[in-house]
Amino acid sequence: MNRTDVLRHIMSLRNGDPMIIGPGLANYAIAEADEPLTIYNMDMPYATPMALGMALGWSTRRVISIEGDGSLLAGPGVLSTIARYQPKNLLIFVFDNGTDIEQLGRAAGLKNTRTVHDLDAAKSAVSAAFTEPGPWLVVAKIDKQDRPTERRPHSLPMYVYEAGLIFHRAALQERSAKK
Ligand SMILES: Cc1ncc(C[n+]2csc(CCOP(=O)(O)OP(=O)(O)O)c2C)c(N)n1
Repeated sequence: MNRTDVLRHIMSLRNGDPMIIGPGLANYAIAEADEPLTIYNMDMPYATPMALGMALGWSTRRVISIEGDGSLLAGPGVLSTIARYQPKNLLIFVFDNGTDIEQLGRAAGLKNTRTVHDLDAAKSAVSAAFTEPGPWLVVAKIDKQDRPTERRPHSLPMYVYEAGLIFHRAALQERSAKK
């Protein structure tokens, strides 16, 4: 299984949900279907901590964190905080090519966790995360099929700082429209 196929499934269900992406390769596939409520290239290990804060502060919205095993392992303490506050609207998807991240989540006290090894299992776990209350931790064991063969230039098709401002504007607009 490769990360691009799983990401396509996540993006097909996303429907504008706020999303924060860690610094790994997932950014490129997500940028191809850019949506306003996306924060790209968050430094490790802050994608999930920021998504947690956002999920707690914006409970009417499903909030998605996209992580690599490297970036989640840089700050695994956040899993305990998630287990403590239990935000039902938080979904964490981890692309793992090394560590047993699900065990880390279970040890922290998370209940809705899955590790998936093929695309069918990934699609069903992702779909469950989008329909059943969270917090969710879905770990996809991935191979290197979709890794670029050449080192690509380190840039996304948008300016990451500008994408942060677009997120801020879109979030404020949505919240003031509801008042
Ligand atoms: C604080 C910090 N240190 C170092 C980096 C540089 N960096 C960017 S991506 C990355 C590896 C991330 O690994 P992983 O989360 O497993 O993602 P993958 O390489 O599988 O896409 C590193 C170390 C960073 N973004 N932030």
